[in-house]
Amino acid sequence: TVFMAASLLPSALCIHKEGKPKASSLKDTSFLGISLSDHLKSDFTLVLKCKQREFGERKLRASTIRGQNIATTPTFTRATTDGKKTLRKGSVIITGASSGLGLAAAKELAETGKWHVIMACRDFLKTERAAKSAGIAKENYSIMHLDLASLDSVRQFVDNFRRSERPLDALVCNAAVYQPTASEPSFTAEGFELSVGTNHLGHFLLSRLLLDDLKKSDYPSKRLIIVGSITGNTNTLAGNVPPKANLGDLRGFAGGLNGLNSSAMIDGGKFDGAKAYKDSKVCNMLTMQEFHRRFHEETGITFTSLYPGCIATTGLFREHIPLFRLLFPPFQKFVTKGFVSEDEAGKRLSQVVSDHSLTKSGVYWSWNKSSASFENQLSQEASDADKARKVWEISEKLVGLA
Ligand code: NDP
Ligand code: PMR
Repeated sequence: TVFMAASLLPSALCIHKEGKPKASSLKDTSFLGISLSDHLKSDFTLVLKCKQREFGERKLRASTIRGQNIATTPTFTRATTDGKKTLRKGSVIITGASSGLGLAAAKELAETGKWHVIMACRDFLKTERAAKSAGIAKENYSIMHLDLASLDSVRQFVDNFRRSERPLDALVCNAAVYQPTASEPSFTAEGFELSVGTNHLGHFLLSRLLLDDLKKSDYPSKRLIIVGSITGNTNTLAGNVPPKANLGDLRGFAGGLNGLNSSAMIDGGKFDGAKAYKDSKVCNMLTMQEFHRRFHEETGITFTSLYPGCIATTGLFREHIPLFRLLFPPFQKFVTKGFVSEDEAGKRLSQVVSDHSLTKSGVYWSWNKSSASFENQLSQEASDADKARKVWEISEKLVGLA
């Protein structure tokens, strides 16, 4: 176990950078005195009734996007045999649905027959294969191209989506990249450090543009979900494994994260891929709360984030060293017991999209060991309203909205 834990230490994985692994890191984290049970408390009080509304009938024109047929026309209501009207199919966009959590949630939602999933992905063929092998019925999904590492692609995606004339009832910002072993930063099309550029800025522009579409939806519960993580929250044991998330005074971010006249890191420090990922997750969680403060009352949209559990088997760890990829799943299963399967995580995300009991806005959802959802506490930084506003304002400038 000692060997296994040591192999999971971030410092052990960066030998090329730091010379030798620091065995003290594990000691540090084990003396943090953070009670796991705090994160496992459940809150069952939130059983809100979903308002059943009736909808007028509207037909959608079948259109073709990038050579792909948009499947059957949804109607706002469907008459059942006893004459009652049921809710029309919901329409949800999931970014990064070609693998891992996004794919599992797409499958889960599609299988209910209540949702049409728009899989917003950068690799069309990979996504098509993934959807097929997951057994998602073809009338329940479409694939649309989206590369979050290019703001032009984000704008193009929004145009294409609008041309499809589908309603937008839920948007899930799920895609992410993680570069724990990169010694030098890489950059998006516009020259932003790749992790924050993709995970935060691409999604920031996407969700800002699609807010109008969500507003127009007459679905009873409209939702914008931005996937967060425990590792961005320094009020947890996992969030205290170095390097810790820290946005500092945002000087690198304000400078454009370009690695030239400004640092590639939000806090202005030296590039660290694992930290950049965790910082991007803090931005994701701050953005969700800023959306909530600015738009929830006016629009009725539910803005939420979540930590789905540790899905140690996904493609997120593809750039990690082989030893990490070998040991991480058993470490999470047997040592931290934070492991969840892709299927289980997909169920959790699909609850946040469509469950009637999860309509509260401004919440960061987590699940306890019995897979019951509860409202979790964010770290001080990840719930700092002043920082959220600053991140929002700088992001607007960087993506060309201000
Ligand atoms: P995966 O690598 O399996 O999925 C990530 C997805 O993002 C892939 O579909 C990938 O596409 C896509 N993606 C990456 N870059 C881009 C881009 N530039 N444009 C469009 N899509 C892109 O990882 P997970 O399923 O684990 O991650 C999903 C989410 O869950 C992330 O937000 C992550 O932060 C979060 N999360 C994961 C945890 C875990 O333990 N795995 C824990 C907590 C949160 P492609 O297939 O083309 O590479
Ligand atoms: Mg972590 C309860 C303890 C716990 C949980 C739930 C996670 C989740 N991790 C925990 C503890 C530890 N981890 C401890 C004690 C160590 C030191 C041995 C440790 C190490 C570790 C590494 C090196 N953990 C990691 C890494 C990664 O590279 C992953 C990461 O930080 O990705 C950003 C990771 C994760 N641990 C988690 C989760 C959910 C991750 C991955 C992904 C994410 O946040 O998206």
